[in-house]
Amino acid sequence: MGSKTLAVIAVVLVIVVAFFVLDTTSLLDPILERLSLREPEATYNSVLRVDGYVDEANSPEGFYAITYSVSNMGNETAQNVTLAAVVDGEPQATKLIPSLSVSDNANYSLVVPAASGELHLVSLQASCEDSVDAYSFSFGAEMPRTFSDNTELAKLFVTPREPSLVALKDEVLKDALLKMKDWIALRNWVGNNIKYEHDDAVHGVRDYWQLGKETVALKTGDCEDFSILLCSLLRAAGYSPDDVYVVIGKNPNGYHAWVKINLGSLGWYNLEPQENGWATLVGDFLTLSDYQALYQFNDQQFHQIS
Ligand SMILES: [Ca+2]
Repeated sequence: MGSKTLAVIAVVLVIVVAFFVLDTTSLLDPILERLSLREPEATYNSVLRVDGYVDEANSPEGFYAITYSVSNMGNETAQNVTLAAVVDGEPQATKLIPSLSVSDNANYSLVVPAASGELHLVSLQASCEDSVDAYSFSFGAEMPRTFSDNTELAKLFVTPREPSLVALKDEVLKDALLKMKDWIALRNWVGNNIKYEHDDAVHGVRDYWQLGKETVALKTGDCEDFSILLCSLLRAAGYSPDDVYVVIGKNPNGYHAWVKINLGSLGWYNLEPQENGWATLVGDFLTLSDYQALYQFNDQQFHQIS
């Protein structure tokens, strides 16, 4: 093979890898706009987004304080917004917001009596003429700290709205001109900053599932702790619950956990969260190819695969 052919192959490889690894939208968008190849957005809509969490620090004994809000993420004022909160099937006060400006939010809180150690479910729904959004989360359960095929309990481990993880995601994804794709930047942080430790060395038990905030605080974890943290960060970064999961699987040597992500036109991709961004493309495949997936879950979904 001539040196010119090799050079062409090398250039093509670099372009393919750059497309996969780098966030090219920040580079291409201004060029496309200047060339008028991209139509300017001409639609005006309000887009509601509901959010909520349990504020344990401000919950009196025997009660839980729930903070919830609705925001307008669209480009048009939302009129006559209805915001409903339902706890364990019981409707709480429904709020009527006559007008919610662009980028504005309305915040509320309620206090519900609830025995600790029991699973409670909060459902929030907001609607106006243009938009509907719903979000649900559970709280109060004594978490098993190990794999549970109780679907609600497994979901509790993935925490995309946990404030410390949202702040960490923002810090990792701070603007840069030639930045990595967000999922690679986040895996890079997890792979570089969390050290592998067996659960019995840290917790004195064979298996102990950590919440993402605990893994960040400890800076250590094992396979499911890495996966729960990375899945939470990817959900916090905006990946849909249809597009990113913690996967529990096995090979002849035992069980393992990793993260599976839908990269759109590139399809589904299994990634090993204990590795940093350098494992992307080849390393992930070498590490994970002999595992069979058994379950996958995130904060909203739980599926048994085989
Ligand atoms: Ca663990």
